[in-house]
Amino acid sequence: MLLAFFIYQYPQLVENLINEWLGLSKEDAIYGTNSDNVINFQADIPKQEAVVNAFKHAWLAYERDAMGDDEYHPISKQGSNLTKAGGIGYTVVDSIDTMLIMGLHDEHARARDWVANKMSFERDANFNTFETTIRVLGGLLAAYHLTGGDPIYLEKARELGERILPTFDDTAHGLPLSQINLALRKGVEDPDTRGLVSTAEVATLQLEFRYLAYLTDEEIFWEKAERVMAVIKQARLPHGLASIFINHEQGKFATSSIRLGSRGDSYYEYLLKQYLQTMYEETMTGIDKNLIQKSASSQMIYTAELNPERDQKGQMGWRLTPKQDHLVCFLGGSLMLGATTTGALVNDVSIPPRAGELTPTGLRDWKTGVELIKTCMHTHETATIPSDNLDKTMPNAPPDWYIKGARADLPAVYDARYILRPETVESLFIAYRLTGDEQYRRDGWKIFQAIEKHCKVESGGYAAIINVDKVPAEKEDKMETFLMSETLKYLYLLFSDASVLPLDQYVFNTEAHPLPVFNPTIRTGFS
Ligand code: DMJ
Repeated sequence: MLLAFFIYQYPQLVENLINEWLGLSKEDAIYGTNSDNVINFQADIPKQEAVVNAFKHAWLAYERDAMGDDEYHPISKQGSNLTKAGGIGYTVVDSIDTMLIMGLHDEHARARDWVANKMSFERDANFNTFETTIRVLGGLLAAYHLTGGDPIYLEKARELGERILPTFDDTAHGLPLSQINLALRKGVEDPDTRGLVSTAEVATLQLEFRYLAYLTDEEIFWEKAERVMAVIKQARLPHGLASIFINHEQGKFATSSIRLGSRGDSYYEYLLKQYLQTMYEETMTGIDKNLIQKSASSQMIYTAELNPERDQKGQMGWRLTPKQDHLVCFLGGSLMLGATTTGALVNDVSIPPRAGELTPTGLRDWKTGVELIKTCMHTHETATIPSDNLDKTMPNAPPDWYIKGARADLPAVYDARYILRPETVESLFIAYRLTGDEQYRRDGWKIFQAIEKHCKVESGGYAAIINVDKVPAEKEDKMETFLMSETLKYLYLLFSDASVLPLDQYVFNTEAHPLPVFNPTIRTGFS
């Protein structure tokens, strides 16, 4: 009764309170927007410079010790290749567009020189089809675009695309095998998952192959990649979700887990980025209904996993497991981006959006995205990144989350590592661009400082750490290529002004390589 009276008396106040809770615009909110709704947040130059210095610390050590090798080990100061036949420059190519965005012209000139004179795909060995596409093909395409069309990058991208393409023809339904012999131009089964291909891997090649088709005018690249999505669309499960494996002989999902973590993650990411609107919307509803959960004590939103299980009568069913990988942290930003595009009622959504500008599902996804980012920041509340956001209201409540298998008295488990992954900062970057909320920059800075404190190797480079909940942190001798392609790029962009790679003009592939949005000149066979 009292509530009804309050709503009746103060409708605007109530609307503002609800919008604030949802992270949406108040009518009078000013977030650096101009009347055209184009944001122009100011760059935070000192923080950008700190991120550039971190990039240089990583790159210069790699260049000194391992130039051209696929991977880098900063503690032993050496490189290694993914195959015995020699490398194809994973780290070099994954880093080039970050150099261009950061304005590191000398570093870029040396990297370009390596690509032009030393890079070779004539390697008689098996490379992962997905990783090679997202890191190397994606990196070359973004470098081509950001250099204003340096032909060497397109030449290499076309050659690599042509070498990968045959793997799409090696299975009955056109699903690419998970490995490709680059010299023989032949797809190869993953010996550990024979007969199966991973959903995320086959459905995360489309942005790169479509853009390659557009640049080269060779439709074949587009057709082969797009056919995969048609097979998946046919095979979809009733709730719109996808298992992590597909049987490539049958073109059907195998009985396997459903999750947004490993082998599932970028399938969901690329539904939005390929703009497969109907599939995207149906799938996000499937996620909302089946996977989104709240933690028991402070009601934190997270995504659970569904694992296939037989009941006592032998009937197949699904068991919900309350486990979320760090990999899932891409989802918060992705949902917010989806809400302002497929979930928008107007062409130019305000920054942050006003409630009336989003459809009901857009509003739902916006809110879930905002909450998931908070959860991801919560999971950073560990010994290596203490937070000032700790929920002190319920000191005796059971913990909302814990690192799977971690026990203080036992050696660190696999899940306790931080391997320099980007997903949380990726979401923070997108959320900041869509809202202008400074909290996202503060959170990103906290993560950056923790990387500097615990992962930096003084002699050069950054290393993974074995247990995020233990200080001093013990390092592992590996610097993943996505530190330079994704983590530091997203941090840099978080502190840039919004004119740098605007989200309505660029789509970031899953390895953070920005590809421009374009109007296809090729007839698309799948919608
Ligand atoms: C990256 O290689 C890509 O983002 C991929 O989609 C999965 N995760 C790693 C980084 O964590």
